[in-house]
Amino acid sequence: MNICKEGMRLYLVTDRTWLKGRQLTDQVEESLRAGVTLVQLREKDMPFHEFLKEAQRIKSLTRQYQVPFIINDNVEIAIASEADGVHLGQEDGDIVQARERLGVHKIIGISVHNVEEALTAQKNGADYIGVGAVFPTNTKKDANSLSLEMLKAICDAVTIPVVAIGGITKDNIMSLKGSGVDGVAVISAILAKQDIAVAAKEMFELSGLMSNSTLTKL
Ligand code: TZP
Ligand code: MG
Repeated sequence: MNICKEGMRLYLVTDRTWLKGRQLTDQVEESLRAGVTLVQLREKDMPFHEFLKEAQRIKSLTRQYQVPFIINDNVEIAIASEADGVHLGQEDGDIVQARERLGVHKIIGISVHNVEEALTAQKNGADYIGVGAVFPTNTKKDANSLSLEMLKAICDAVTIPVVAIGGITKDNIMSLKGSGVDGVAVISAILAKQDIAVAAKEMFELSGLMSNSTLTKL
């Protein structure tokens, strides 16, 4: 296992939708300063070179704040940028092949939607799983919602860290308490907000209460 449960506490996934003239690096840095515990760079339509440059910029920020840096979907960008790992969906390629390319020390996260997918991911060497969408979200149009019962069943079934994703906000995060999740992955609850620092700080505090994390921000 290349990631500890504490790293899951407040997992930021990037999205340029809400830049509104701002720089992604500035948004990420504000979020890191407020306590985000992991950053995933998620780019769906970016040419390799631009993607790589962006990855290198975000990676250096995450290094300053000593949090893991994950690339969504793209194993080659993860290797070229020397990121800490990748996050793959069920249709994003084979975890065993990704492990061969990345080596044993890199983080591989897998999206799962049921207990069977969760157990398969764990068996195939995933370091953590992402489970969602736990609430309705407009951010990922093809995300299907799953019940809190399913989330709990998945958490009970695996020993690797679990992060919940999808529509999580300051108003609903506490309903995940007791599910067994180690943290929350969010896009709009932080990046869509005008004041990113305030939003991220609030989510950081709440994520600690939700997951009973002992990590505190100094
Ligand atoms: N995967 C499942 S739901 C989702 C992703 C990437 C979107 C999460 O975004 P938000 O804004 O936190 O609902
Ligand atoms: Mg994907």
